[in-house]
Amino acid sequence: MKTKMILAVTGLCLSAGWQQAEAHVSFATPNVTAEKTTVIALQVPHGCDGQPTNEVRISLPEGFVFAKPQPKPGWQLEIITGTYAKTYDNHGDKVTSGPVEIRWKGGELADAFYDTFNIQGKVSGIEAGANLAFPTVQLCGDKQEAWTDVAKDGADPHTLKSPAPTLRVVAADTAAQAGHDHSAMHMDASTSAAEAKVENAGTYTAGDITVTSAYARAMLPGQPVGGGYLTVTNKGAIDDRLVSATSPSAGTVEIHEMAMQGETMRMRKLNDGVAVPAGGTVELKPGGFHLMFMKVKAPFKAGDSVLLTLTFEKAGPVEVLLPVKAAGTTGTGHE
Ligand SMILES: [Cu+2]
Repeated sequence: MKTKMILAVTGLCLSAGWQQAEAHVSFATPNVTAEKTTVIALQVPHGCDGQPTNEVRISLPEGFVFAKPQPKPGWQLEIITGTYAKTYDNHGDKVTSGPVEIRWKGGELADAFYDTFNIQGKVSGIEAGANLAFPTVQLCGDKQEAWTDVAKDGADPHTLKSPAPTLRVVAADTAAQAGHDHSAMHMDASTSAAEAKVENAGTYTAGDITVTSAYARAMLPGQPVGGGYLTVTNKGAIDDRLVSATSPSAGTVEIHEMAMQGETMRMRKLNDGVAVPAGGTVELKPGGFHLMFMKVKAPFKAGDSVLLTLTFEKAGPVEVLLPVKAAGTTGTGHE
C-alpha cells in the first residue's frame, strides 16, 4: 500500500466519516489502564493491496506483560517468548520472561472484511501519559503490510508513513474513577492523564468554554511551522465553534486536521474551524485536529511559552499560554 502524506491546501471536498481507524491497523480503544489486566483489540481494516491477510504478527513492547492471545477460529496461534528487560510481579511470582510477539497464522481475511485480534495482558511499570507502540505486520501471500513506524519520544506522528498501532497509558486511579461512570468519562480520564504530563498546563475559561492541556512542540532548526495542541470542553447547552486562532509568535495560526482519506493520510486546513458541541470535549492532538503556527518568528524552544488567542463563535476570545514541550527528531510533516 502506498501511504502518502499530502498537505491538502485547497478546499478538498472530503466526505465526513473517514477516520484513521478505517485505514490503519489500530487498537479499538486507544487508552489502556496501567497495572490492570485488560484485553486489547487490534483492528485489521483491510488486506495488502487488495490481497487477503493470511497472517498477523504483533510485537509486544516492554511493559506489556503476561500476554495471552485469544484464539480465533480458522487461525493458528504462535507465541514467541523472550526475556523482559525488567522483572515483573505476577501475584507474588517474579517474572523475567514471557510472550514478546504473537502470530495468528493460516487464516484468510478478505480485503473487503475487517476483523479484530485480541490479547489479554497488563501494562506494568509504564508511566501514565506514555504511548506504547505495538509494531505489527500483515502477511498476505507474497505481499506484506508493515505497520512498524514508531514516533520517537515527543515526536509528532504526522511524519509516520505506516504507524505502528499504539496505546496511550492511563493512570489506574483516574481510570478507576471513570469506571464508575458511563463511557463518556473515559475521555476525561485520558484528558487528566495528558494534563498530568504537561507541566504548567493551565485552565482557561470564557463563558461555557474551558481550555486545558495546552502545549506546543519545540521546533527543530529549519522547521518552518510549529504544532499546538489542547483540549476544549463546552459545558454549556449551546453548540460552539473554534473559529480562529492568533499568536504574537507566529504570522498566522491555522486550524488543521490530519486524517486518513482512503489509504492516504491528508492534512487539511479547516476554514470553518472545529465544532465544539454542547456538553462535548474536543481534543486537538497529534494525528488529529491541531493548530499550526505558520511564519513563526523564532523557533519554539522547550521551556518557552507561546501566547495564543483562540476565538470561539459564541464564547468569544480565550487567551491561552502554551508551554513548549521538547520535540522529537522528526518534524511536523509540513515541510
Ligand atoms: Cu497541520
